[in-house]
Amino acid sequence: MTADGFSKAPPPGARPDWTIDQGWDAYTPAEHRVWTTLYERQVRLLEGRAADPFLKGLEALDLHRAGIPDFRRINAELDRLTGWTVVAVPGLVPDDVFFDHLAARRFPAGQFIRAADELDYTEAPDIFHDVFGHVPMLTDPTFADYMQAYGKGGQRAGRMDRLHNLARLYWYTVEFGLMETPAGLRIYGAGIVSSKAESIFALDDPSPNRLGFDLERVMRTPYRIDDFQQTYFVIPSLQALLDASRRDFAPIYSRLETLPDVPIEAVLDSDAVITRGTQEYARNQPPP
Ligand code: HBI
Ligand code: FE
Repeated sequence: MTADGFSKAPPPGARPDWTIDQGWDAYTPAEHRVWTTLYERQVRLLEGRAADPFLKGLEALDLHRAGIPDFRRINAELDRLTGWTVVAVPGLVPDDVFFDHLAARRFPAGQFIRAADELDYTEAPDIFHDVFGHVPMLTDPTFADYMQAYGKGGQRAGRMDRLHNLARLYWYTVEFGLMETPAGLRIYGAGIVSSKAESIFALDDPSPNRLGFDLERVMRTPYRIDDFQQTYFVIPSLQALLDASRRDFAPIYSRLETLPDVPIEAVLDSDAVITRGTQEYARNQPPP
């Protein structure tokens, strides 16, 4: 695997674009039960926490409790709604492969599901993280456009060695994004909605910062991959996120050359502060 995420050969059995058949008939009753357990736990928790487009998407795709969804079924509805389809992959794919799929409105979802004894955390994104976490938002036309724009941006960034800035944008929106609504802050990030503990922490805990989304600021901010985020960025709307992604990134990239990263827990004078976190949680964690 080349470290910069460029293509290496796909694993045995996978097609050149790294896709595989979902093989829905081969899932065992135990695997379906893991999905149902995770689904029922999360969907109870997310009323009043997840953003409306997420909840509407869950309904539209009928990701009901009766086990792991069959991509053939959900794709018929998803394709009708926004032209997106879910494709099965063995796990993480190289960045350039990932961007190519997103640019063509295909969402690569892990085909496997976590074991019953690791309900709370999985190393690699499994089918619950990808399909429960990411796919409902793809039923929203504005978010669907954003994800495709992200893929196209990634195809361009790959050639400009700006992948790490794009990865931060993805992380602080698609994975861990929050949104303002008249009813208060709501979650749209897949990494949060698919996590029981972080669905609570991200909205309720006084520890993390919650700052107004700013594209350049996000691109300068490193993130945690092993624990709750220390800063969450809040968008005013999905339209605002889409508009931000449609700007020409080249002048931003050249400004980023001259600007240092922002420390992960920092709050800048230029930040729109929604909550200034205590960082209590992060301070009490054992050193990595
Ligand atoms: N591959 N299957 C899969 N799922 C992801 O979310 C994913 C990936 N490869 C790369 C990647 N995400 C990140 O580097 C993105 O920021 C590009
Ligand atoms: Fe993800």
